[in-house]
Amino acid sequence: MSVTRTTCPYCGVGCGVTIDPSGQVTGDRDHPANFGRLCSKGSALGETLALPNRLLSPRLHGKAIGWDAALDEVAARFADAIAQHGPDSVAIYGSGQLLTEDYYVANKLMKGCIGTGNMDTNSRLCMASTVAGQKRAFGGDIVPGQYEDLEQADLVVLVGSNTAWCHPVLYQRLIAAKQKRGTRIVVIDPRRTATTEDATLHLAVKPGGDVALFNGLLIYLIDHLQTNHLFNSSVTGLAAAEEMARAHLRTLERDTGLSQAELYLFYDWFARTEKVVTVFSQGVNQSSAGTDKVNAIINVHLATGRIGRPGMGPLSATGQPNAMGGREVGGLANQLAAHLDIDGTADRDLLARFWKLPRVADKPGLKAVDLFTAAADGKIQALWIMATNPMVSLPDADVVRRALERCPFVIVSDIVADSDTARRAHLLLPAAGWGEKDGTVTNSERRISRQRAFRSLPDGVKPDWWAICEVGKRLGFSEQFAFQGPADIFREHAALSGFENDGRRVFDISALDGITAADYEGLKPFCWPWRKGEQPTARLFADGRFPTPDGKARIVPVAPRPPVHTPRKKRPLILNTARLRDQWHTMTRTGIVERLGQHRPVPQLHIHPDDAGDIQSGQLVEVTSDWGRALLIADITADGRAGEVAAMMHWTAATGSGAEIGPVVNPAVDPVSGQPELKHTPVSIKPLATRWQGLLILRDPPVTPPKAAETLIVRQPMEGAWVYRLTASQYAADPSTIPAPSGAEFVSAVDRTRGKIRWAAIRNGQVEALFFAAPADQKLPDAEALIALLALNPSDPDMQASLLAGRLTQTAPRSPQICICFGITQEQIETAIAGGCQTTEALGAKLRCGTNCGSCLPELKEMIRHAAIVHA
Ligand SMILES: Nc1nc2c(c(=O)[nH]1)N[C@H]1C(S)=C(S)[C@@H](COP(=O)(O)OP(=O)(O)OC[C@H]3O[C@@H](n4cnc5c(=O)[nH]c(N)nc54)[C@H](O)[C@@H]3O)O[C@H]1N2
Ligand SMILES: Nc1nc2c(c(=O)[nH]1)N[C@H]1C(S)=C(S)[C@@H](COP(=O)(O)OP(=O)(O)OC[C@H]3O[C@@H](n4cnc5c(=O)[nH]c(N)nc54)[C@H](O)[C@@H]3O)O[C@H]1N2
Ligand code: SF4
Ligand SMILES: [Mo]
Repeated sequence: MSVTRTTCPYCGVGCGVTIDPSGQVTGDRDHPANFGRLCSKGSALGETLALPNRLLSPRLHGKAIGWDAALDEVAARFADAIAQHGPDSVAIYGSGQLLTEDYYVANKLMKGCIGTGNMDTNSRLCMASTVAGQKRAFGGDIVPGQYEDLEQADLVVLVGSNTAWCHPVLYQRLIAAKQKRGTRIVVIDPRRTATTEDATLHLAVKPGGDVALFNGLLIYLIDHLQTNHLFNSSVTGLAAAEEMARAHLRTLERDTGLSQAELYLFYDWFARTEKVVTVFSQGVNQSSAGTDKVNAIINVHLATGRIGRPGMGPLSATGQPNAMGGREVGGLANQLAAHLDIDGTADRDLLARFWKLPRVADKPGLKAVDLFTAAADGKIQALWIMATNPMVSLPDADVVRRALERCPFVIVSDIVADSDTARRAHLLLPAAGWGEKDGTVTNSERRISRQRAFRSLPDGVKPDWWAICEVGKRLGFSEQFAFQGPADIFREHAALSGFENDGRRVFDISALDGITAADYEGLKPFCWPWRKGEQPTARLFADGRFPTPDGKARIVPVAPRPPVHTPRKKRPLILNTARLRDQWHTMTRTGIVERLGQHRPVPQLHIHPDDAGDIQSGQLVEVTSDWGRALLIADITADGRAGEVAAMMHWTAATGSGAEIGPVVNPAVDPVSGQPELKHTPVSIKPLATRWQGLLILRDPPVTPPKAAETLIVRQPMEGAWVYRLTASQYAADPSTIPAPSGAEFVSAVDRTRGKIRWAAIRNGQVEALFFAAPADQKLPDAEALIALLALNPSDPDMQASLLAGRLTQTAPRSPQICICFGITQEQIETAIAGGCQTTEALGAKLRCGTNCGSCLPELKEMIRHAAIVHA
């Protein structure tokens, strides 16, 4: 194997990654997004390749079936539903983690061949407000600038963005520039975050106060600057926007929760600095006023002509690796492919002609929240979910659960079998994952990069594009899905972008409409548009022309509007939800890496001291909204504002139990974009006494723990084992709530009077699991000490005593370490070989031995060979 250049599958920075022949992952020095840098998640990519609960064959109602049968079933279910209930009774719910080629064919199948708008994506939860705001302002979903603008700016404003954790490499570039040129950084976020650490000014805005804040700035700029001086002929709408903003000026301080002094300091800096970039992310988008927030930000750039030139402009930081690529092919229910308009007859005709179809969908489909509500109401007969975990990531997750229960046929394409959504599917389709699949992604600066495969497809696994095309063919659209591979799809996508495009659609990559397979393989990162016969264009709008009918950008009048929800009960606090540095969404990949789990191992609820009452840090708290409740560990901190609490979105039923925040979150949506209000839920909190705690140590693979009342269970990957920590407000007298390995023998010691339970599960001469629980005032053994006991030989009576003591009662003979990188012993390796690991890869997948420096590989091969001879 030679060196492979590919792109990180996590955030929208879109860093280039290099994989060397030994499997080592490093940052690609030549990639213009990162120039060699990687963050903690990117550099741990090598550790996410061997997923413990990898889905390796299609499964219908839990039974493994062949791909042919699986695809026949999908096609039959779709065809039946369409015949009986019409095209709008089927839907695809995709993801910004699909590659553009996957997305293109999914969208072609739904909006083209089937003729329904019901193709939406998790980008609805992520970028929909930006899309709507950019379309209103520029006439197209277009990010004008480049990452290098951040390095050339003198003032960078970060709004609702924890850039340091969520776009870490972009943040590193900004900090390096700050060190060089003294860039001022203003962070607008209700919370103090890692990003506020380096800020020149942190404006702890009242949640939802962003429109008021930027409207105030607009008025300040009008009053103190010759606004519009450059862009006089390029923008319209300033007067109306000014009038609306002025009407609310009196309540500026109340609406923003900020003092005049703070506000005017920022306004003054903005007015005096020509080179200003405003980066915005989910604190802006995930709001019932998200689209207005986006326009309020764009307005100040348009009004002052701070756009289209080096070092200035609004910059939407996209979340997922391909959030923008998905939009280019019409991934949202209100879009068509290639930035064509679903509401435009001419656009629909153009697309139907290009796809050689009689017609395409002529009205927008259901947006994510509405789609799942419709499914819960029995209106969707077949739903195909790809590369997303809506059981966790959609608000009011109870509706999602009902939707999955009520919908007669739910298909989930994923790489893992145990995601909270996958466990509810009727049909599971095993998808190719990062490193196995090929295609393109577009990052936040419109840069299209290749994702390349560097591993062969595991048996039974297929890339998403292939599964979609096969279903398309079975539904009678052979001609439309005659693609041999991603290069064919990309070529068609490029051709469509240029088809009858007279310059009206800025998204145009027709220069690549004839790209050969070899050139596609070698395609270097470039920014769209790349029109036929031209060079790629990095910075847009330099000429002051916008893709609107009159060529002018729109300054959109927006009025401040607080988030509204009147709770049924008294809910004195506002819940904000955010992300951690080292976890990716629902943790299906990052949640298996020990070192990524160490940064913030438990799900916390951050509570301001003024709101804490007698709640102490470390205590179990219940957070309740009108929609649901969750159990978290209290962290009393003044990082947030009084009256607001914050939790992270990551924990799931698969990685624990009780801490899932989705069921609590507000499903209200922005009226324009349909994006949910994920950062603003009225809640109440209640401390729970911790009466009982437990520790379960499990050998591979991890399990999904059952739900137990008032019990928080949190999984943590630790060297060679899965550790589950239980915190309960009552004595869990029923040990059956603990996920014990089936078919195991138990050695146990239960002291009912003192409330102590200890057991070891033994199977095939191996310790499979250990469970220790005790009342909260008693100490449990260390997880590390218990993990070491997994290596003991349980048939030795002395060792059994050690198991129940939770420590070694006598010094066990130490087995020599073979793999130094991960501390794997000869005994562990021999056990694994006896348990069926017949290759170094299998050993590596199970124990990780040999997967880092590789020095022990010859010894591992020797041990496998030796075992084979002994057993022959
Ligand atoms: N480590 C890590 N990185 C990621 C991801 C991940 O899961 N983990 N996911 C990726 C994805 S898909 C996305 S979308 C991005 C998200 O990237 P970000 O948007 O940076 O991340 P969040 O933490 O969701 O929210 C950002 C901030 O918005 C603030 N906020 C809440 N309400 C308001 C408000 O009313 N106004 C303002 N101004 N701010 C507010 C929150 O306090 C929070 O600090 O991250 C991407 N990068
Ligand atoms: N409360 C709250 N909720 C939120 C947010 C928030 O800030 N607060 N943020 C929202 C945002 S911005 C986002 S983007 C969403 C993200 O939420 P999700 O999209 O639901 O989260 P992921 O864990 O990224 O889910 C991706 C799934 O795809 C699988 N997968 C990985 N690679 C592939 C592949 O190649 N093919 C297939 N078929 N599957 C694959 C993974 O195993 C995983 O199950 O969450 C949203 N939900
Ligand atoms: S910054 Fe984003 S794209 Fe870059 S390595 Fe980190 S997660 Fe991957
Ligand atoms: Mo996102």
